[in-house]
Amino acid sequence: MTELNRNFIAALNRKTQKTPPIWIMRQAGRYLPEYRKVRSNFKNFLDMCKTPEICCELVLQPIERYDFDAAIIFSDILTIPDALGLGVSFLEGKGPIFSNPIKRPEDISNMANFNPDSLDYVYKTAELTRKELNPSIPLIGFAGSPWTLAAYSIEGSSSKNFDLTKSFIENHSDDAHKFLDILADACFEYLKRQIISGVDAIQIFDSWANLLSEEQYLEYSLKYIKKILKKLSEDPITSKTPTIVFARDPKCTLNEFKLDNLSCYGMFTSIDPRSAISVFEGTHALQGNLDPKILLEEDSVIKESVLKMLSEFKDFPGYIFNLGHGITPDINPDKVKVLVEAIREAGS
Ligand code: 1CP
Repeated sequence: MTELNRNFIAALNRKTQKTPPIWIMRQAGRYLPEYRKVRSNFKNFLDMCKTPEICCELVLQPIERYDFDAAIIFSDILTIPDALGLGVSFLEGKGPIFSNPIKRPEDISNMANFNPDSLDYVYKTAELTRKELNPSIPLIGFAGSPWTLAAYSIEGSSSKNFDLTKSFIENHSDDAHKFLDILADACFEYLKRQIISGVDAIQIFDSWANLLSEEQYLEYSLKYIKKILKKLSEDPITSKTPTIVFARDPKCTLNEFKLDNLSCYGMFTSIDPRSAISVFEGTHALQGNLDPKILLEEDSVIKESVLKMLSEFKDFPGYIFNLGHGITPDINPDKVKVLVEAIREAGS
């Protein structure tokens, strides 16, 4: 087997390098015309996710365009709630809608058991992509954090404030914990199956971390992320796969993320690089965190911001360039080219 792209895996193993590896969150998606073309053939987004040949093609699109240092499985975090029978669909231009959301505590006990086989389509995507992708490029598998999955499942859709979810955890704390525990076990099984199917690293997305106070965050989210990481570290099949956790604007301190069994902390846009460096140097790799909005600026501003970022992390052992959150559909794909070239020119 060809050696995996040394840059990305080496960074996860905390090696300093002249040019950091780069990939960007949501790199396959609506900002790319070639994605929109494929997407137009499907009414429901999740039906597209259930077609491995198409997902494989979508993974490869941004790799072909930009020669990123890592690829990420094309799927969604809401495959697990869908597999639990909560009926997830994404309709034209709208976010996710659940036909059977968790409204009452009884809905949790009545929920179907998680059967990892029901997400076979994701493992098939991983297998097929691993075969089609340049063997030197690592493939990232992913899952949503239990908290983020619970938030969508209780709310029944996306939301600004997730008020139903907040009142559910206040009024039914024990049941919320029961649900989060089920989701953590499901995430572990799901990630394990992705690893068996060929992914080389995994990332957990805690996209709704920002909804919780510091105390709530530790209780309702971080506890379950730790559970997943611990289970991955204890299983001989998964223990060697590097792990990344990305949390959107969490209210706890960076020190709380100095987790055992975690390879890399994914920095949200608001994180100050210097603070992150002082906390994680020598124990964890760091990934991030250019503000995606910079990609709306002139090329010169993009280049300047890249150079600033690179100089911050110049001597940091284990830095991966990424945005501080997913790329948005309003970005011109040419700007991503400017970004990638700026990074590679700086290091050459
Ligand atoms: O209609 C469309 O074309 C759907 C757009 C879309 C895409 C391209 C959705 C619906 N999901 C995805 C793919 C996706 N989602 C990927 C693979 C693509 C890649 O990264 O290259 C990944 C990793 C995700 C993960 C995901 N889904 C997250 C975590 C990342 C983040 O940005 O914080 C979240 C929160 C979701 C939920 C979701 N799925 C889709 C949408 C529009 C949303 C967000 C809904 C909301 O605003 O709450």
